[in-house]
Amino acid sequence: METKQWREFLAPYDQATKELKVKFEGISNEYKRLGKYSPIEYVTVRVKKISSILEKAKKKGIALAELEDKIEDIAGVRIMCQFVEDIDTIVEGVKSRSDMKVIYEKDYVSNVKESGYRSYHMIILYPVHTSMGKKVVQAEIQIRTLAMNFWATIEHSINYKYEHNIPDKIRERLVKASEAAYQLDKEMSKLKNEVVAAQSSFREKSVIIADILNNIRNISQICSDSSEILNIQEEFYRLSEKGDVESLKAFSDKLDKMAENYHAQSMYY
Ligand code: 0O2
Repeated sequence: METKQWREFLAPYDQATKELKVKFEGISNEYKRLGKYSPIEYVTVRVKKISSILEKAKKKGIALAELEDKIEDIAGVRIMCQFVEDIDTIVEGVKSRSDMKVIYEKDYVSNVKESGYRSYHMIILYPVHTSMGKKVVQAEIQIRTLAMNFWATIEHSINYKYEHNIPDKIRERLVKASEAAYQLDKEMSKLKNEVVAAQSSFREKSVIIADILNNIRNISQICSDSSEILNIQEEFYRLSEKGDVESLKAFSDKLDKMAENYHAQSMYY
């Protein structure tokens, strides 16, 4: 295929990965804006390199005309989460969506690969609308914890270095490291309630402070009484120094009512 043909072939995959990144990050941001714990820590995407597509096609005996059907991970999405349990939450979330269809799943979390690789894979069909019309593409969503991702990234680099012929000694150590990463995930799961509670209270406070600042900005744009604005600011400084969430929440509610009365409510994202 010529470069122009590759560009046309890969365009819908590029579009799909960009849209999927926005969608999954959107979910994560929404949780955070509401002061809630997000099962999605961060999201990365990539379109497989042409050389890797050709290499995989050669390895599996796939003809150029069959790439679209038989190579399912040309568009790749990777979702990282903090705890193993978050993987199930994300999987259920993906299954419940009407804008993508799950074709099949590979559970390498319960069925660890011989290499030590752990991750949950979902192959989906995803429709994109490009300048050339609607096209349904396959995409692979890999869902894994931060510890699983750490291991997979290191193993991938080592594999690259040894051109997929990792010496046995190093292979054994990688399998052990994978087990250690899994034990770490298990330990972290036991601490989940504590970690989530600490993160939630921090996030709740951040959301309240963001709401207060938003309302101060909205009110000061409408209210002509500068002494009232100064009083509001002073009260805010006093309360934020004290750091008591309940008082900040009460102050935020008071400002919200005030902004409502001034018809000054508006959202900044
Ligand atoms: P890249 O560079 O990430 O794109 P199979 O049918 O099992 O022979 P297939 O079709 O590649 O192989 O499916 P599989 O095993 O589910 O792997 C899909 C992707 O999962 C891989 O893509 C990797 O991203 C990741 N993966 C699978 N096994 C391993 C592993 O042992 N170590 C690491 N680090 N990643 C793994 P690609 O195309 O291999 O690579």
